[in-house]
Amino acid sequence: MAKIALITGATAGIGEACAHTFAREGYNLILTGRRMDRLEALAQKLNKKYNVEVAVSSFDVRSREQVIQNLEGLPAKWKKINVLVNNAGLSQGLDPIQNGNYDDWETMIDTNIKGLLYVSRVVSNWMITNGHGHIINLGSIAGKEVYPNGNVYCATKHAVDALNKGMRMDLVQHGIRVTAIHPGAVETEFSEVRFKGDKDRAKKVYEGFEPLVADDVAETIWFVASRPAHVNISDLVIMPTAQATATNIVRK
Ligand code: NDP
Ligand code: 8X3
Repeated sequence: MAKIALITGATAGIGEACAHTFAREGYNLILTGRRMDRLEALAQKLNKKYNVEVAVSSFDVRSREQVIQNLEGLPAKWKKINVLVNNAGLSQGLDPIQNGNYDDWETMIDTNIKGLLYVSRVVSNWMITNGHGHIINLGSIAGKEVYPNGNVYCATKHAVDALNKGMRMDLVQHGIRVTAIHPGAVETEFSEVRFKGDKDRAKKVYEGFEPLVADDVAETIWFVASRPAHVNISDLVIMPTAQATATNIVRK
């Protein structure tokens, strides 16, 4: 029987790349995100290319009710899940704390921390029932370091780092693997979302050096997921070669 992966935030960037990678490896997929048109188009494409089954579920991870209703509403066969990629997340703004936008703060906290918690609460129980599973959390270099004006985004990713450690401790007795992946700069829709559609400002983030692309991270996630069952990679930082720390990027 094919294995199953649930990928949150599969409508773009790293999540979408993970969907391609896991489908290529023969996994059936549950793909989530808010943009249903993108989920449906991706599902069709993956089904045609790799002959895998793809279920799509559109919800906002910030809504506890939507998360529980949509995930618990999936047919029982989809709950025999092997891998959860907790990827849905975003940054909003890049402002000093004294000028911070309250709505931006709440969006980041609700998405990156609370959304990840809601999904994990539901899916970890399926994994406990199944007696196995692997949760892969998308942290960030921003969860290891703090950079000027990154304040709240960095705090949310530090929270993911802490939750990753906590999940590992709580789930180890159930044989469930837990991993955090912490990328440096990856060129996706991330900066466009951070700068609220300002494509020029977003493009500048990646100018003068070669950033990671979503596939670099997806292949790393696949490496982590495909280790033998007795191996748990707990924490992994992946950076562009030109980036040494959150702020030290060599641009030519
Ligand atoms: P993208 O903006 O390209 O993709 C983000 C994904 O998250 C989209 O599929 C989006 O789907 C989903 N998402 C955002 N908010 C919600 C929500 N409220 N409910 C459901 N889904 C949501 O960014 P990336 O692929 O770069 O980011 C993926 C993860 O990687 C994030 O957690 C990010 O913090 C992390 N990361 C990114 C780095 C980078 O440099 N790009 C570096 C380190 C970590 P939709 O809008 O359809 O809901
Ligand atoms: C995304 C990477 O450095 O923009 O998490 O915070 S960074």
